[in-house]
Amino acid sequence: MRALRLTAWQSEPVLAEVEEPVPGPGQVVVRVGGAGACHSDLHLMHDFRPGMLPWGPPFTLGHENAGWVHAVGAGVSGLDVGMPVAVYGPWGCGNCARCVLGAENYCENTAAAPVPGGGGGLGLDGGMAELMLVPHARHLVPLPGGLDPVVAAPLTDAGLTPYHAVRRSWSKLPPGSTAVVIGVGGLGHLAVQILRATTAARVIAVDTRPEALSLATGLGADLAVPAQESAAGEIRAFTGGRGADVVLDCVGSDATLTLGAACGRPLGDLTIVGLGGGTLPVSFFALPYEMSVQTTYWGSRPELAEVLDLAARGLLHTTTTTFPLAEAADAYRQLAEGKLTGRAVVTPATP
Ligand code: FEH
Ligand code: ZN
Ligand code: ZN
Repeated sequence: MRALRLTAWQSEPVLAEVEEPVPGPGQVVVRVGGAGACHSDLHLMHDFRPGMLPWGPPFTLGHENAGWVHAVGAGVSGLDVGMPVAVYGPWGCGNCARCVLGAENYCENTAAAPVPGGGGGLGLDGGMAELMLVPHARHLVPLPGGLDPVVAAPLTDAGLTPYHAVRRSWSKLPPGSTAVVIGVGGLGHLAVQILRATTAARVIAVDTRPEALSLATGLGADLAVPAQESAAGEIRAFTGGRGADVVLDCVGSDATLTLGAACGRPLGDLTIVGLGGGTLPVSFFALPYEMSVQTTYWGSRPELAEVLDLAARGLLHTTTTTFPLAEAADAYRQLAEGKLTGRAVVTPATP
């Protein structure tokens, strides 16, 4: 079968012929209906250097995946061939205090994790191939309510990551509060909907691209603000001078972090979700009083089940552009050029 492979750091991926995976005991092979093209993959291709992460190439790209059970190994029960499933992406040891709660994104037993902090498409073979080996059945979440794998795939990362970020700030988002989403791409367009579906906050979307701002208002944002110098002032004016209670920075550049700090409210949260590589100087007067600044990495498996439930109920819609596997490189090109609306999803297999 063909697979889109990253063969070295700082290189373009190649479409290569690889062996079809066969499940060992406890393992499952998934026929991949959708594999999302994540902005992080561009960092894997262009920015990371040998030694920066505890794992590395070669591996097949694609860390947000959904499809159908294709084959199960000995001892796997409850998963039948043909069943639609989402793949929980971060694969930990399965046994440490974090993993037993389903938070394998923060596995503490890195020596026992197959790829510390990684998973399929991040150190091990991912979903940009017709078949994907999932090393343990616990990583699969059955798709509820007839969800299409093309729609579900982005929910496993572009949905789960902002869902986790919003969920941990729920207590700061009562009626009367305001949340800001900076960057309305794959993650941001889902962040807007997650805020709408799970909180009473007013939602402000910020982006440089007019089409991304229209997408945000179409999805329920109360205000769309062009990312320019006046943005912090516009947000402050909209909040009656108070500032935003929660800012989700889905970009993470110097400029967006500066904006996040400038438009935040004392006691608020600024959560860095995007891998833009920016930094934010922290000192006594640099931030609103008691603003918490935090990063997040992905989310837990129970949270993925919650995201899928929101989508199955029609409360979350993934805006997607699909690409056949042969055109996956084009998906990444369009992503890098900022030409995509929503998420690019590669579709290696059909039902
Ligand atoms: C991937 C690789 C490294 C950091 C973060 C990511 C995310 O896309 C996973 O959510
Ligand atoms: Zn990702
Ligand atoms: Zn663990």
